[in-house]
Amino acid sequence: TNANIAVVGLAVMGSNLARNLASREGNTVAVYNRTTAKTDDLLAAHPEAGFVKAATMQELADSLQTPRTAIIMVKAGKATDAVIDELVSVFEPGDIIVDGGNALFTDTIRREAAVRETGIHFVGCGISGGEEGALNGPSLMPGGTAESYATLGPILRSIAAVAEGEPCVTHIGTDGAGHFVKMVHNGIEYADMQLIAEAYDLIRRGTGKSPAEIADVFDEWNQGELESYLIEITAEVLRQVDADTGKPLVDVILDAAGAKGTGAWTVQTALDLGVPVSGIAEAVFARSLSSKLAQREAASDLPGPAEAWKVDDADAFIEDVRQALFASKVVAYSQGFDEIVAAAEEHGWQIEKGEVARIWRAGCIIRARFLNDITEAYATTPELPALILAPYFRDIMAATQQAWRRVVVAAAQAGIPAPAFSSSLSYYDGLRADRLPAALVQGQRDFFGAHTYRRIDREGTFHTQWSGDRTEIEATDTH
Ligand code: 2AM
Repeated sequence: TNANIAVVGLAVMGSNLARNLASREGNTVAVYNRTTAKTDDLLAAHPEAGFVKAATMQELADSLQTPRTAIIMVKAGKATDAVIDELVSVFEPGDIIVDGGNALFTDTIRREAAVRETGIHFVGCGISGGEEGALNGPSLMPGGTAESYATLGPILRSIAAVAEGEPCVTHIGTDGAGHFVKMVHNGIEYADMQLIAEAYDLIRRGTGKSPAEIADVFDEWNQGELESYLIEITAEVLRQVDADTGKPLVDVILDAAGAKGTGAWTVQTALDLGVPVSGIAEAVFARSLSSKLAQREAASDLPGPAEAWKVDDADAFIEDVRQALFASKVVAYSQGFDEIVAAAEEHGWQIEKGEVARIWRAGCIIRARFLNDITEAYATTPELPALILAPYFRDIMAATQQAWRRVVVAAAQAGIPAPAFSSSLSYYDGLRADRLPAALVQGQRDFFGAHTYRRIDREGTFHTQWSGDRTEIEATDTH
């Protein structure tokens, strides 16, 4: 009984996380996998890790100091439920079960409530950074009780990525808060990737630059305020040459983007919460559209603009695109944080927004220089009505919005899809609008459904008697 942490599920993510844990001072790691051969393989491949092998769940429980802590790294869904049940049967009150998989946060809320009945803690922990992050330092987003974090926190801090001397982990909030924030992280990642892809497409089609030349542009952008992991890897992908054909790899990859569902979850959840995450939604839909190969083939003869497009001043256009990317990116993050705020209110989570940005600065896919500015914005003004309204981000919007408009206009005229750029701009203009045509929508709703409306000049709820004499009455039912 000398291990302080266990990993259950030894596929690549689990194995890498176990190795990461074992490499840190003070940790002794017990490992278990349903198929024991995998456990044996891991032990044979990494004798330096000093793993404690458990052939059964009971052996696993017996090998752990109390309170026991086990991190589950199996497929999300049924497998996770099965492993939780097995662990509950061998653990005792006070022990901690951590789900490090990509669970839907509502599943985590359900599981936490069920496991809590037994006196065992259940922590849903978002883990970002992929296989590389799991091995060398991920960004960690644990939920669950504060009490369980007292035990779990030091272990997680030992393996997390480090940004400016601080581990990228914080107790996000209770029950499903960690998996929720991980989900929004992925949604923002979708938006970020789509925006970068649109920037690439516009530059390529507007200037005729090659993928390798555009890689140089991204490298340059990566020296400035857009510095981020996704910009960095974009340059690498664009520079890659296909060995078979000698063409840029990006030109031989089928242009149908896949998805594993977390982006869609982010949007579905936002719809339920009534939060407009339009940038993230466009990114998810852009992947869906790209994958409709038969429809795209059938539609390929639909007419486009009459004239071919080429920008006059390539450098000026590229700078415009950079600014459009930055502005749209601010919108995507602002929308993502709006979703976090709304869910925190709905589920009673105390989520520190600045802390969320802080732990995304290293280890995870959306790591970026820009996250420092988000942390700072929330540190200065914790109750910002929207991230985009922080002084620093207001300045960015002021500096970029004209270029952003030029890019969206150019894209529309050239017939190049830029759904994330253009929808983010519409969001921005919608948010800042003095009056919205929502007034007309309210009138329409009142016309056909007597849904009533409020007035700008006095309190109350009103209805126009559309099918009668069209006089206005004060509605009694104020919903
Ligand atoms: P296996 O090696 O025995 O298949 C990713 O698939 C990981 O999840 C693997 O470690 C796999 O174990 C594990 N896994 C999948 N379904 C499982 C289940 N129902 N019970 C336990 N582990 C499971």
